[in-house]
Amino acid sequence: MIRRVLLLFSAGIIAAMGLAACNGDDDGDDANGVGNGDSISMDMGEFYFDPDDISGDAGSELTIELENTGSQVHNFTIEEGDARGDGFDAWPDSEVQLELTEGESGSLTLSLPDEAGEYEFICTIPGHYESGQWGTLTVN
Ligand SMILES: [Cu+2]
Repeated sequence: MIRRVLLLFSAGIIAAMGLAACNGDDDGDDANGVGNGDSISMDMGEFYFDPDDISGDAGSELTIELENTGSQVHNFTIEEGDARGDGFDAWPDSEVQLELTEGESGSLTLSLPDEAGEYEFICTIPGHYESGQWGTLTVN
């Protein structure tokens, strides 16, 4: 009888853990990564970011939960000043970068500029940007 009670108790804890995991991942993770001052989940690999088109409100904070699902080192970088790609706005703040080894996860909180614009995020590992590893951050 005692053993049965313990099993039920364990099942309750596991269910609660499952719910908690869902709660941490319920906003900004759909609708093509669109988030406003909240959190976006993003994978990076050879040679992409997924999603590669994200947005947020001017002057707000945007947290990006990154996972390197590839098989080599990658980074998420917004370079200071002029972007490499044509048509992007110059990032007004100092460089932002988070580099992760394969299989590693981490998070990065961006303070979005007060000016609306389209900014470019890239992987600066040699050859990766040229292979298409870049994306667009739209500040509304
Ligand atoms: Cu890369």
